Amino acid sequence: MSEDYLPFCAAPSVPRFEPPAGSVDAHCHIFGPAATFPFAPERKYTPVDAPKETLFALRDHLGFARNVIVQATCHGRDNSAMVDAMQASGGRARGVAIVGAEVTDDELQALDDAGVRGVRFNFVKRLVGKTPKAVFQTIAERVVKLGWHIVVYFEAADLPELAPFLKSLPGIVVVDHMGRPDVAAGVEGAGFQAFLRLLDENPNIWVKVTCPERLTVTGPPYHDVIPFGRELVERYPTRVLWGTDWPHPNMRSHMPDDGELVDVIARIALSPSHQKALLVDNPMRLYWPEETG
Ligand code: 0GY
Repeated sequence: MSEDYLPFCAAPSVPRFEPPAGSVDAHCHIFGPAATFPFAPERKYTPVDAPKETLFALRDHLGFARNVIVQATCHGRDNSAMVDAMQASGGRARGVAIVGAEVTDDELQALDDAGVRGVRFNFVKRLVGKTPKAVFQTIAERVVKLGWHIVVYFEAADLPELAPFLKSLPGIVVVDHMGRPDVAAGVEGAGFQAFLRLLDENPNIWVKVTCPERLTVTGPPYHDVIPFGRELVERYPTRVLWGTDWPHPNMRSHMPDDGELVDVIARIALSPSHQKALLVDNPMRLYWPEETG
């Protein structure tokens, strides 16, 4: 076990909520195995190995059909573990990559061929060094030509500074983990209200209703986070995605039971139509558009 990382839940419960057929876990990671896919030298944390076989077994155990594997900072710009997992998935995994300005058009095309459909810009200071926005802007303009979208991860406190940049990005922009609101301030808090205004005014901005385990103050079963997820699902039913965030890097307070995380879905998406939009229709439109009408 790594010194700075709790291990993921080895035996998650069977969820009581049954995801609709074809559901997509639209935010999860692959880590290593480090012996085959070493972690990036510049990483800020060292996770335990979380290989593709374990992810695919979890997918089946939880009742999901597909995964979107998001490149995490501990693998830096080396997307090979994610690419290997997508190639082993039989078409049931797509990916979101991290690339730098040095990436060539041929490399972008190879990532696209492997199933990458988005690029991730990370602004969370504990995870990454600073990248000039002009670099991200140039990358965005290049990947949008491939039909990719942009995934952004930031802390709510940084939204005022980031908002003009987010509005300037081309194509679809997906915000990780509900924009990481301060849940103690409540849904009516100024930070979350500013985030809602951003989504109200920019119909190209989507949001992942993920990570109650990261956002909670009160702990499982995450009563304090539910109103945030529910507000987003009900207000933007066609622009929300859900994911486990397995294997939950950097969790120190507690490690969630992934079956219990799936049960959260029924508390934030109350109707079958909202559940199907969240788990099937929206991620399919973004990651498997060739299969949607
Ligand atoms: C997540 C969240 C975290 C880590 C990363 O790229 C990453 O390393 O995103 C975090 O520590 O909050 O999405 O897994």
